[in-house]
Amino acid sequence: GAAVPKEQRQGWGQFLKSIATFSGDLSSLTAPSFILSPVSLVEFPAYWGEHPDTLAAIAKGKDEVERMTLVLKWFIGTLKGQFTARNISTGSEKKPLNPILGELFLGKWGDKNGRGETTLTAEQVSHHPPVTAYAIENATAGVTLEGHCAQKTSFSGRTISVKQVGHAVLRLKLPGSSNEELYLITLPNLLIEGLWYGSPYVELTGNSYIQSTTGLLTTLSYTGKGYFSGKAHSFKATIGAGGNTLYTVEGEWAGVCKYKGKSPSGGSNEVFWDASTEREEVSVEPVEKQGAMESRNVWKTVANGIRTQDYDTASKDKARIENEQRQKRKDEAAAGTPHQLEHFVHVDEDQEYAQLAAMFKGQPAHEDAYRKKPRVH
Ligand code: CLR
Repeated sequence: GAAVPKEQRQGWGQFLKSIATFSGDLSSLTAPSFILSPVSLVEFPAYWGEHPDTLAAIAKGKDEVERMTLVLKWFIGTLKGQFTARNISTGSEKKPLNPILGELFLGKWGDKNGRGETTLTAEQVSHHPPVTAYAIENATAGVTLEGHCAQKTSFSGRTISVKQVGHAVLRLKLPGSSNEELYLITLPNLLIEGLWYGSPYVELTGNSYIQSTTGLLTTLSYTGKGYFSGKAHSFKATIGAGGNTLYTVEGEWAGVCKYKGKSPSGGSNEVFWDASTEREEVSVEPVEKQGAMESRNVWKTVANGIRTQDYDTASKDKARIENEQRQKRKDEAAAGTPHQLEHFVHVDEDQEYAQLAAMFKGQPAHEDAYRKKPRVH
């Protein structure tokens, strides 16, 4: 394969063999150095916030149908960043750093044109299995997103299948009223393709759902190359209630998508979202000012080693961090004082999830989500 450095080809072949027979989470597999990313998985929730204007606009929708279309627009708008931007900027998908327990990623998107400030709080709430919790909030706009994510991986043929475990709840405070609306967001499954050639990339597959306390349900189905459209990164979304479809949106989530047939304004084939809309990267404190548990501070030596191809330094410091973690867990167990989460608490019965799941009982929508979730204090 052209993407694998010559001296690492044998290692890549061995790596592929090892994942073919591997069960468990990929985070614990040792990957060849050229496929290592210097970014920790705890940073990934930031993708949800990279279109702060679109997120801030949701609660301003004039009625529940418009608000659902705005939720869908924001959701679709995050997909390019979440799933294709990394392989566009670095040539291929890479293996992110596996966050340590309690690792934090804190950031914000500043206020611009009165949209209000959006803050991000992400915390690694479990190390084994890896689970990341996050909260993204814009108080001015009355929008909060809370969620958690974990991954279950399996290997099939030439692709890795990744099931996203977890869900997010978007909460709207409607302007001029005390009413709240909730949107339960489930997550699509991923396929990691291109492994054979040493240049992995993500494709989305299956369905995901956005179900609202308003009774509206959006069903998204994802297809890639070789499906009906023949185009990579494609999807179709239907917005409806009680089995009736109000609007259909179709196209490419990493490109342009349009209303199929009528749009709310009465036009036809109107553009719904154009993924070339610029993304705003989250701003974070410089590493020197970050706390001991903040991600870029925790991994600074490892990340620098990966970036400068000084893999020896990277792996030494990674081993140091992992040993320290093991010792910490032992000490905690011996002292009977388990690790305390900083921004989240474990909730056994997620009321919002239960409420929404009950509303949509009998529809496939809630099958993927699960009840336990970490929740902001
Ligand atoms: C994490 C949650 C985000 C969306 C997202 C995007 C890409 C996914 C990532 C999640 C989880 C980890 C992931 C990654 C793509 C590749 C990577 C599945 C779901 C795996 C662990 C890397 C495998 C190593 C190969 C490159 C060999 O909201």
